[in-house]
Amino acid sequence: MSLSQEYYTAAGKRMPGGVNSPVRAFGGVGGEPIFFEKAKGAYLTDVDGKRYLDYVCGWGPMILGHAHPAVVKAIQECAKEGLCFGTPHPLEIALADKIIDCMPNIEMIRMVNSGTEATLSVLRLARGYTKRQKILKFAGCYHGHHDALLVQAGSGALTFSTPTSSGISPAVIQDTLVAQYNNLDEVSDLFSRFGDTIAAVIVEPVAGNMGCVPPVPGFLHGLRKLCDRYESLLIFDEVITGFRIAKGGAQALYEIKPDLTTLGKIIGGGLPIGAFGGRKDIMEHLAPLGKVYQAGTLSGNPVTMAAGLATLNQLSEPDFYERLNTRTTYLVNKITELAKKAEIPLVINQAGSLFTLFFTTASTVQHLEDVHTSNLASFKCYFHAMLKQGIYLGPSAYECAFVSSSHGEEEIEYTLQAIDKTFSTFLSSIK
Ligand code: KE4
Repeated sequence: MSLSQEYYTAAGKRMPGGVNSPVRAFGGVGGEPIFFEKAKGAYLTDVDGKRYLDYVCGWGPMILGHAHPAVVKAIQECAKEGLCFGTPHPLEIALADKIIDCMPNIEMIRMVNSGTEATLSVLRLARGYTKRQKILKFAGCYHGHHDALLVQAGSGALTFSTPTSSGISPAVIQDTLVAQYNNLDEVSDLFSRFGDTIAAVIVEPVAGNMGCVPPVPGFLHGLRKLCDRYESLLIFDEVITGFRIAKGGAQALYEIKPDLTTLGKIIGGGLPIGAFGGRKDIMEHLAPLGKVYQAGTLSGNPVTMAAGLATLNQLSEPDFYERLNTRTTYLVNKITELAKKAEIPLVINQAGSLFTLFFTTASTVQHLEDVHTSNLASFKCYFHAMLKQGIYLGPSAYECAFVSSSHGEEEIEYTLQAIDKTFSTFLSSIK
């Protein structure tokens, strides 16, 4: 028995499934989760000393790679001065300024401790501001695990085929409307029926929780126009895309002005974080200024602020995104060539340094129904074949692969060799 297996047995006695977040549990791919204890650059090292090339990157935060010296130093320097004050701290201003400089549609911001907390809070704000109740989301999009949005959700909720979790009161989700991603007709129809009761539309501007599914041309602009017409708010959930696909996030890339934005992951540099922000006239409805209550013991924690600031400063390096996204495009194009050579039906969706392989004969994957045409057996085979070759992918067909700036030419070439071998030997048995 490996040390990882021993840890898994011990963990299972204390934590449901031996994990603190379901998607880590390998439920979507079979086998036992691996326990890791070190990470540096593009690599993870498990408790048995085996090194893996990492394409999970903490599910997004580690865009610089693991344990970046500037980020570690910032955390160490800040921690020496104190960990948790429960008071305002200058670093909260510094990170807020940095985020707002990069994402000017965010006029004011509130720091929280997770993406879930950010979307939970932003919904309350939207309802408080508009005095309306209904929220419109998209099937396969995941906005964290709070009740109102855990309806036909993506990510782990999809992996475990529990699109709507148990334990949720029907009263809570009666105000949650669901449309198909990239389907403006469905959105328009829901607006024509419920328009003046819809507080907000919340959308992942590039969906990252049913695998990577970018918006089709006109989809996001169409949402903006419908929200304007019915005086509902447009919320971009940029917990994944914020500072990932561009310095200004998807809203900069697609030139759309959401009313509110949620962030997380990268802005905390690997420490627990979330944030929401947007139009000043809306944000001023938040306590202590307004009547929409929201609070958090560790919100704006100085050590987290320091980690986030050090990370965003590195992202401001010239050409950072051009280099990262170009390298990802090279990888994706080469994988496409390898799949053609092996005659394996495959659609790869990419957005910046996010990508997902869909083992499907469909020509495109533009929403959850398309995603469901994927061959899950092929994905499991691909996942384990790559794991055997020391490449750690997200253990679910409904997640993205994340590339970091630590993934250099050597890492990319090794990945392509592993995929070539996987396609030519492992997958041929089930294509
Ligand atoms: P957290 O509460 O997990 O910090 O963030 C929730 C969330 C909100 N919005 C989007 C677009 C998200 O992708 C997420 C969380 N992402 C998943 C991975 N796809 C988190 C991984 C996990 O659940 O362990």
